[in-house]
Amino acid sequence: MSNVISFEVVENTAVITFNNPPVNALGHAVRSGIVDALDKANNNVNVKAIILIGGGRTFPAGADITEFGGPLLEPGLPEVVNLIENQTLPVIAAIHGTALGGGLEIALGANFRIATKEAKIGLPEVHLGLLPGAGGTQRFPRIAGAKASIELMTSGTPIRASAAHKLGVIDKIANDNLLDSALSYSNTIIQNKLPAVKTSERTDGLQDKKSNKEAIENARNALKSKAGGLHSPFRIVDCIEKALNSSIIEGLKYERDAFIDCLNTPQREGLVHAFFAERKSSKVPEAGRAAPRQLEHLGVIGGGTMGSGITLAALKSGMQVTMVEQDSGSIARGIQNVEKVLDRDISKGRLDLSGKAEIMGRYTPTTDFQNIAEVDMVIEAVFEEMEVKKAVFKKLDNVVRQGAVLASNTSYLDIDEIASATKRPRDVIGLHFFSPANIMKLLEIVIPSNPYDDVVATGFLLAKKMRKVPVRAGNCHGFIGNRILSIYGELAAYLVEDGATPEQVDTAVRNFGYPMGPYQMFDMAGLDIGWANRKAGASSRDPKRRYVSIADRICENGWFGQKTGKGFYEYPEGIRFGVENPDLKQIIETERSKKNIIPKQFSEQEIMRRYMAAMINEAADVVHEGIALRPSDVDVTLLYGYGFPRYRGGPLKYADMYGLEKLAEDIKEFEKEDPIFWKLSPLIEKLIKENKNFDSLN
Ligand code: 3H9
Repeated sequence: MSNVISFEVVENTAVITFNNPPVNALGHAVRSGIVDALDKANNNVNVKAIILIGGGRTFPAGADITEFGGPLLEPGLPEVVNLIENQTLPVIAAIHGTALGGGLEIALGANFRIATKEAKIGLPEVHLGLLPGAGGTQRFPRIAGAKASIELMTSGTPIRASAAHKLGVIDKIANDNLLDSALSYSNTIIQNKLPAVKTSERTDGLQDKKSNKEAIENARNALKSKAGGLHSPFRIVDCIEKALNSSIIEGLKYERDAFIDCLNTPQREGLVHAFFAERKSSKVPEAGRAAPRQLEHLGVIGGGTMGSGITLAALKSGMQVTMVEQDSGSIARGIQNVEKVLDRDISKGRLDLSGKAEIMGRYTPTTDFQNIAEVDMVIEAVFEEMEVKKAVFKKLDNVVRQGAVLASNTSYLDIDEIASATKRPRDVIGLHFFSPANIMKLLEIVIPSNPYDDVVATGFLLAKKMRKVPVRAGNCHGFIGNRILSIYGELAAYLVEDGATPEQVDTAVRNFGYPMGPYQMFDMAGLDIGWANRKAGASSRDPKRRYVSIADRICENGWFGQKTGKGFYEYPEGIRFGVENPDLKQIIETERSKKNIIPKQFSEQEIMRRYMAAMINEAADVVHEGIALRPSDVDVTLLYGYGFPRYRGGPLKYADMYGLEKLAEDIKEFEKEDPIFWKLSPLIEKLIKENKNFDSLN
């Protein structure tokens, strides 16, 4: 038998243990191992019942995701679950940790399920563009009915053992020792000859036909607006409906076909890529070479939007935070910013008063810099201007203890120059938080030229504590995300000057899967920021490079987007999304006529062909120059910070799926129109020459 499954007999019970760390994924060796172990149990006359239990930290957390897209290796998981269900001996699943996906389906193949009270069960396949494909869509509804099944499978969110117990999916909550509890349960089953009912023969969930039918109808209606472009939630509902109306054999066949259908979609490929990319991004060389420094107490400089967002993220992760502001008015605003969010959490039932008191007990607002002298890390979150930041770092250098990490929250600025304001530049890193910093998951960790390894490792530890997705970024203007954004933002401006409307660009980008288009985003973020950046960079701009002045003309009117009620769109009071700005047409036409541009028609497809080519080409340069460690880090950045549709995997995964040769042809075609903006990235050329793709560099 393979070593990923172990087998022992305790009194009259065979105990089959999954030993495939870290999450007991149900890869081929595990599946074969279960078949062998069941065989062994059946051949032992002393064995009267079988327990399936996870070794290590969890019951299996699902099929082995790395196998998707490869050949289907026998025995498949559906067959293994059927085999478990068809045992003549009673089978008990003993669950701890997270029984997810195929893991829960294995448990549903058993006749009895016992779980620790901390255990969670779930069918999260939807997050991978899939549906439960080993009987989950057929067995779960037979116990729990349509509504609970739809909720579990279309949200992908696991539920606690107590909730599963209420649904009838878990039969028993274990005492502290799961194996002991399961063995004693097994003895009870053997001695009392408890009926070992197959889940596929249960009908508890099928009784209330009316509410099941309603649940299916409601789900289909809700998904029209909630599915976010995903294919598999609809197929999940189809499968659950089938479970309500068909035999198990028909239902399992239907589920299998639907699963294969989902498996073969580009959405599955994109989502599986995103799953692994997210996990890879925290693996960086520095953290491999050094342990992080101590990180319990954070100093935050600034109580504005970013400073208080960072403070909240740190407080919620259990850290102690000292927030410094320059005067009593500013610190009062900082306190207010922090309390406002906590009070909103209370009003939404996410926090209670004692929880707030506990959090506030770890928060020290002050106007005295000396109060951060002993912290482990300082994050400066003052105005995004080099001289202001350098002045703060100079001051920090004099105040904060040696050994503390000094970090700057910056979205564009040169971190080496900021570090040069101190006598300890190797203790400095950049941390690019995204606003609101207590909500947004992405954290770009910006690496200056020669930091200490443990300083970088501490940055990654901070991300872990705050439950953020960290990405290591090299030091350049805008790092990974904003650097790429500035290029596709420029392209969006070309499209409008050449004939598209901002609405057409936004619609095309939304139909691609983004929650909003670039012009809606610019209006939301505030047009004044970009305007200030453009003015600051005017002297260093290549005069030969195409420059579109439409946004400047808008700003000159004092229209900065949502906050002034007008920008690329107009925002009459009470409206959430912008409506057409009636003055914009004139501005655009004037700018076009200054350059003798005859407006062209752009199809949605053409808009996206150019938009994606610009984004990917810059992303490739970001990898080529070593600003990103690997292509998947760029994907993670754009997925978590810029709204790139997750089911497309990120821009460089999308590029692989689109085809690098086709992409290079597009770029060369555009280069004829504007050879300064369009220059095929050397990395794309290299990959094509070597017959490789971006994924080969991950
Ligand atoms: C399925 O079951 C389909 C069936 O219905 C039908 C089939 C026919 N496979 O997340 P972590 C790796 S679809 C392979 O950092 P945590 C992960 O990459 C599956 N590898 O830990 C990482 O590797 P590394 C349905 C997996 O404690 C390491 O394990 N199930 C798998 O933060 C640790 O992971 C799911 O979608 C896997 N299934 O979270 C569950 N899972 O160390 C997916 C994890 O090299 N998994 N790895 O970076 C999870 O949600 C989380 O991993 C879990 C633990 C909550 C379990």
